[in-house]
Amino acid sequence: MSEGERSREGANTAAPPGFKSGFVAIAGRANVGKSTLMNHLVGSKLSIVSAVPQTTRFPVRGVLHRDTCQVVFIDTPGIHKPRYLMNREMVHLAVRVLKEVDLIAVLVDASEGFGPGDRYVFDLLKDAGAPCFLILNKVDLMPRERLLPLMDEAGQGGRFAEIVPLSALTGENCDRLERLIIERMPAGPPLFPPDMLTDLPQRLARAEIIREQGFLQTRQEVPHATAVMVETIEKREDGLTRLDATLFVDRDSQKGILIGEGGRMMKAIGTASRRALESFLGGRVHLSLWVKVKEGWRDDTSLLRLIGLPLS
Ligand SMILES: Nc1nc2c(ncn2[C@@H]2O[C@H](COP(=O)(O)OP(=O)(O)OP(=O)(O)O)[C@@H](O)[C@H]2O)c(=O)[nH]1
Ligand SMILES: [Mg+2]
Repeated sequence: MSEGERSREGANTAAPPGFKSGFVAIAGRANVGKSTLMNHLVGSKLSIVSAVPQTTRFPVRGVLHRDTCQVVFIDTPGIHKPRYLMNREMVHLAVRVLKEVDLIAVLVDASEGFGPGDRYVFDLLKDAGAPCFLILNKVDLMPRERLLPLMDEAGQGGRFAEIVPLSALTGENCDRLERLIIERMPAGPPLFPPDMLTDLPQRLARAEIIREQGFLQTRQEVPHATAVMVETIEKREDGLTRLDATLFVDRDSQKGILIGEGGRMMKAIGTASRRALESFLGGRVHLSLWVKVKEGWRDDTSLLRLIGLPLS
């Protein structure tokens, strides 16, 4: 059990009368906006976001604290066709979460309608057990008149307890989703201390911030072929935090792209990562990045464990 994590049985905080708490999985195919939604609901950037599918690689928990309720959201990797061991594990972890929660919020990109990837996810929900909300995300990208037919189509078969159109990006209708989720939470004590937003270990959280910059600044296969491992985190007495991290890629050509002409790409990723880390940590950061080629790392169990994929 990682730092600060609490199980329902292990919660050591006395339950105020009438208090509710529970776990909610945020699931769906890749790139539909799961991490954006969790960050919005929790009010903090806990899970990284990019326009590249398969950004999230392991479940990230985020806690919503309200006076009478605590909701633990679990942002999951997007369900997709896996090519490497890493991707098989990502999908496995996402599917496993569905069986461990009180409620599932399954997202689709409403501006694209339902595709085969979404239908595959809907089929997986049959074995899940928990009630499911269907979230029609990205409504800011579509004409309103297309929403009603989509909601009708989604309502057929009656498999969803609620259908909620919203925009995770603008926040439109997210407050309604929060209310509907809280209504469904079972009675129970707080599961996390009041000031705890996530139980993601520090080293992984810092690596994710750097990886996000790699995802934002590189193209094609490079983001998918990049892993980040933070080796050192040293908080000095003068307040500066020193971080050393290695970016692993699969091939020499990807290393070339990541470093860029005259080191330009590495500098851009380094500067953007340092700024993001400084704003997250609220203090100065000295960041050193190295790039290494490790062919086939996505099929390498020990490296996958080091970057946060448990490989159960
Ligand atoms: N316009 C618009 N864009 C959105 C919305 N929600 C998410 N996005 C964008 O969609 C892209 C994917 O968002 P993510 O939150 O990373 O999606 P995800 O489902 O977590 O993706 P994976 O982790 O790859 O499965 C990003 O570019 C987001 O900014 C929305 O409501 N409206
Ligand atoms: Mg994500």
